[in-house]
Amino acid sequence: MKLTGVELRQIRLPLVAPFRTSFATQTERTALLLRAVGTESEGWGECVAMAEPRYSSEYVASCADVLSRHLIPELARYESLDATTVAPALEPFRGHRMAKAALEMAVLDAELRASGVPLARELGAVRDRVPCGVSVGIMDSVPELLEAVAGYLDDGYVRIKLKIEPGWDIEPVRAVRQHFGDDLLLQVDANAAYTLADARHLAGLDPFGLLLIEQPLEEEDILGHAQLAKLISTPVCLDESITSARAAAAAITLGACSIVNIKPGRVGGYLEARRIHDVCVAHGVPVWCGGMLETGIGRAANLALAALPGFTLPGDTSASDRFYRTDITDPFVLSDGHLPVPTGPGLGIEPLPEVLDEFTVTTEWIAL
Ligand code: OSB
Ligand code: MG
Repeated sequence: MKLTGVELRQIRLPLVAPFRTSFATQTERTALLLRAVGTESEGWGECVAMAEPRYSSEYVASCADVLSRHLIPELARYESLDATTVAPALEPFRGHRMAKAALEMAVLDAELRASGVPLARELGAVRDRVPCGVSVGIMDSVPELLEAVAGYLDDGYVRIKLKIEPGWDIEPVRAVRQHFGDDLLLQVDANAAYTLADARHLAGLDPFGLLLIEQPLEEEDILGHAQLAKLISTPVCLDESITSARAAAAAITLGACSIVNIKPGRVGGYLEARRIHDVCVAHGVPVWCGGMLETGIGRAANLALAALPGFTLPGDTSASDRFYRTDITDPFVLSDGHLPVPTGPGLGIEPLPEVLDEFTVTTEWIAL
């Protein structure tokens, strides 16, 4: 297809409740949406970067900048473009995976809408609904946490992930385990808040039968994760460190992780995400789909990915109302702990124009 232009749109959505992690407390989601306009169709992309560079070095304004100055203009050189050519075309530009992923996603959606193919089918999905977990933020007190977890279990979530940090780790995990029993699928996410010197402390989580500990150490510390994995019995899962299929293969080979959280936005797109899935399946490493407080746009695509065969653990693919009272698309609603994989062409969903406008902060049109 031939691209004629891309619209960049920054939106701001209030969260239903503050979401606290080891790196920030969020009360709203600022997100960057892309609308790729081609000669035959249009497609949507959602950039997972946050407003501030705390989870990753990329952030909303850096993504908007590199997209408008470098990435989108580069595609002007292509008379005919398909999604598989986007990543190679952008390869000369170093890094900026979140920005690249959003652009590839928009082109992929446009292309699949034109050909009538659902993203799930294109990626190789084998399920029509996926089991959903939920990520639970750091709270001010254990009773408050127990109440939040009870609410999510009432909603039907099949797996609980607790955000942890030094000072909020062993006690909340012990309390949730004691209160909800040994059958609860429970895992923790540190977002790189520890160092290898904390290994003995983290071994204190061993008795609680966690599915995994996600990203205990800093992003670049692959060797540290390999050493930590030998000192604790909880399986180590990597999130921030997994930036590509090559990085995943290296981390697995070095023993730095035995489970992988795949976030398409973090690794440069859904096509690279599928390659990571394939690498992990080949190594017998279970994967699950992470989340980045996506709107319905990103959530739809994550559900398509999470329907691939290697996604054997529930993901952070929660329902729209986990974070948003009003989503910019029709909401994804949990049913029996599952969300449906969209079946329409491309993402199978699009923003509701009035709602989108209501939450839009800025728009920019980049003609090609
Ligand atoms: O580390 O998985 C993470 C949210 C923002 C940034 C990083 C992470 C998270 C979550 C929530 O844990 C995932 C979600 O439900 O969208
Ligand atoms: Mg994480």
